[in-house]
Amino acid sequence: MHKSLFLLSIAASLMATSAMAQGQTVNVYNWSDYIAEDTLEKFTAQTGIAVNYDVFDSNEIVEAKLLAGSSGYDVVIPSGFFLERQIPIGLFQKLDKSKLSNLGNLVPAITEQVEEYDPGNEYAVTYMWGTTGLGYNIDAVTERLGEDGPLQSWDLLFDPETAAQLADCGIAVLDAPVEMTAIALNYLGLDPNSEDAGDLAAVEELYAAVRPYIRYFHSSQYISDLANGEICLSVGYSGDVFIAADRAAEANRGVEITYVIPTEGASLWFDMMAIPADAPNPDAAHAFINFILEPQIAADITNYVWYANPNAAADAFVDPEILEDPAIYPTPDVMANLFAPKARTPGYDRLLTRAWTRIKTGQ
Ligand code: N2P
Repeated sequence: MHKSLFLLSIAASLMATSAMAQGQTVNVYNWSDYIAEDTLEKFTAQTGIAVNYDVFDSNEIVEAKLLAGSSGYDVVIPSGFFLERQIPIGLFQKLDKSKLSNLGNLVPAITEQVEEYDPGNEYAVTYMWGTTGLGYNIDAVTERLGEDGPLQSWDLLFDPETAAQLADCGIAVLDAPVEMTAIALNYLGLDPNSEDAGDLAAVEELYAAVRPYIRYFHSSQYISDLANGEICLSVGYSGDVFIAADRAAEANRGVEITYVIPTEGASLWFDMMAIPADAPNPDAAHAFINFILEPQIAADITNYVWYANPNAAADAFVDPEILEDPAIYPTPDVMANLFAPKARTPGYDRLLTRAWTRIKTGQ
């Protein structure tokens, strides 16, 4: 870093500290396995604000808490396709951009893209982004399907003959109805954002045919199960599968995990930091969001959880291996093959919830 810039950033952080009354707390609600080990410590050291940190593994859970009201959270991080319908019903407050001096670090193309969920970027700032694809145990899967198996295809999950061959080593699916139906619709050649009842029936049929081969539906358990060899295939969030691969390599028991964006495409999402309308401490919330926007802090998180950050200034601090991995920072070619789920309408939600329950219970 240039010396005067460095001094400037020290001055800025001293100012931030003095501006913040000691004894404040920020209440943060984030996805599990989604932050570096030292991020919160560094935030408290820099600002004097303590952090209360809770985790979740599903957008539906976050939404239920926000709808119930008085969640007590100052910063929550839903995906854009949920935030999109949460903003208009008043669940969040507008950001005070005068308190977000690091906003200029954001990649303009990403800021523009998330306007789809938050027009004018008034309510939210992207935390990390990624894809939902397939993670699998290379040996276990190729042993059963051969090198010629559909190793780059959603057939691994949705083709009954293929899934049957993997049933004994264990298949897991995310308990994420919007994403899992979007993925199934896309596989069927339908619009991933269709709300057509007939299309939903086709999705149910698709899952019914492979339901006997699915061991469980859960949105975070697969990280350790893939790493331990308890399961051999999971639908997974990109970084989570990389975390599993890393843990497997460290355990050194011969488990090798890979993440695949299937040829039919994967879903693309942006997780967004937003401040609930009834947040107890909006000032601390702004300080937290601004801190995450610091280049080194964003890079630390990416280097630890293997998700892409939206911070152009962070690139210099991101491990080149991660920055150059098209499964983490997709190239335009890969990007063209991704689809982004949109918010579901409340009317359709009821149908979806019932269908998803039938899919999971196999009835
Ligand atoms: C983190 C999962 C976050 C991705 N473990 C889901 N949007």
